[in-house]
Amino acid sequence: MTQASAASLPKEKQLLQKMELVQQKWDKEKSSPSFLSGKLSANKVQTESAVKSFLKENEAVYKVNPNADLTLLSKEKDSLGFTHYKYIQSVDGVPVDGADFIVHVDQKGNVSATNGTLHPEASSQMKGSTKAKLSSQKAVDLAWKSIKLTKKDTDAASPAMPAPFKKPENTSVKQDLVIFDKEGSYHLAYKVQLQFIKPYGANWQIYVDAKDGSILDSYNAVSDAATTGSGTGVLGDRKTLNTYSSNGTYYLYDTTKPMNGVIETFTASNGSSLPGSYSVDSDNNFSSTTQRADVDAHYYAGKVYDYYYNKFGRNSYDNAGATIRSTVHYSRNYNNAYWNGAQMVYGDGDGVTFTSLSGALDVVAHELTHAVTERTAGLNYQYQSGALNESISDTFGFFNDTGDYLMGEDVYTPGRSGDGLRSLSNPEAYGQPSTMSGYVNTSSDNGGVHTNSGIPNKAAYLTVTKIGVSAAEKIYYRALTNYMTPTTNFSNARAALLQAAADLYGSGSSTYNSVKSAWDTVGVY
Ligand code: D38
Ligand code: ZN
Ligand code: CA
Repeated sequence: MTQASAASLPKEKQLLQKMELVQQKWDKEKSSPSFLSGKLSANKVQTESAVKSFLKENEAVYKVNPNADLTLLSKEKDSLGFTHYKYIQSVDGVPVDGADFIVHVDQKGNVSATNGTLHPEASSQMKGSTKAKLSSQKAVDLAWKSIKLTKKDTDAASPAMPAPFKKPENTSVKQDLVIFDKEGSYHLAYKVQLQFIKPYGANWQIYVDAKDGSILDSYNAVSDAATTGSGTGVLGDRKTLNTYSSNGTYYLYDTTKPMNGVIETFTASNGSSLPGSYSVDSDNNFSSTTQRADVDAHYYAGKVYDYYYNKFGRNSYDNAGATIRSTVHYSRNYNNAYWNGAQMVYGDGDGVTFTSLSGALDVVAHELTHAVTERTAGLNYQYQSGALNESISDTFGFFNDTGDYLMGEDVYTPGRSGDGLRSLSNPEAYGQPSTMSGYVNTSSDNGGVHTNSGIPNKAAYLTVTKIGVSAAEKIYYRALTNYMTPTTNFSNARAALLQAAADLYGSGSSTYNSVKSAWDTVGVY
């Protein structure tokens, strides 16, 4: 008799036989069904309490007590008329992480499916031990510690900006007490979620044991990552690039520096809005002709960052790790490049006077040095202090790219070799004075800032040829960051540089005397 044999089966088998199963999947370790479908209920199930009764009747199948262990999270009716009851398993009100369980009831009131993950052992293991020893704040602290960051590191507010312009904090911290299944043994844990964009995109899920503070599990749910790409520069040279991959797109976005921010490169796509859009690529090889300017702006910004960081320990232009942003393809045939107070901007050139201006390391160093000057000496950009500001940019352009004393030779007049925009060694060759006797009194170009810069440029050239690059750059950096002020004129610059030379090498040193004679030669006392 079928009746008699059914009765001799264990309760679970008997219940399953009644269910007219179409599909069944079982969670092997937990021995509860992860998916059942068919006509699971004999009676009509049309209320929450009827669902609970169904689960109670089938407790031998599901192996949790629905009344004590399951809490309804949501009840949704869909367009086919099915009702989906979503539960979470919990112990003493503490949810078991990931233990979502759904009962699906069709339009006729039959339980048509159940699925999700239940934890039959959780209740017996954890009941009565769901009181945390750690505070949630302590768990959050331990979570930050485990990824070697603090919330401060990940907040992108820029300290140099006035308060109304401060970006909102971009870091989200959540902490929830859960029961965590670590390889079949249950732990009371804080699930700490740390989400931030900088210094890298992250959605950390960190399980901190709520009794002893140990890290039970930890992973970053964002697949974004810093990557190493490649590209072709303005002059056709191949180079390695620090890029970033997000959702299958590669960005000129360098998170590898010990900055607060990043080095990031945009394109204005021949328009005039700034910053434009991120420069992107689909295969991390930025090799198309239109990407060449982007590649060099990004690569050389990194080089200049490294120069200031490695030579002087200066972390970006603000010495607080500020983001270095560049935009290329600004306007059409634009024969210039500039620092606008917040970022660098590069034209493509007209192809005759200039090719893409980011293609020259000395040009990039010139522009980024304007940012350094702005945040240090603050030299007013007119008349002598302005010409000195220009000269500081040209001089550090040289220090970053010491092959020659020309400015911009790599991008100026691409059809002609051996020329540049300006020359530190021979300013006259480019229409600039090299001594005070040639000083140009004018109100154009902010009082001749790109003309009279020839005078301090020549003094820098004479200094370098006498004492070498290494001593000269130390003296210039020390003078710029410690002795120059917004109103420093040529004579004050001489004094500032002499003071820096005295600090570094002694006031009786030959180095000191070389600086003095360089300024004597250009007629500045
Ligand atoms: C020369 C010619 C055409 C245009 C320019 C110069 C020509 O020979 O026909 C315009 N120009 C470009 C530059 N200077 N003037 C060069 C760049 C350097 C760094 C490559 C330069 N730019 C200025 C700067 O950074 O000081 O010096 C831009 C200042 C803009 C301020 N509004
Ligand atoms: Zn300049
Ligand atoms: Ca040069």
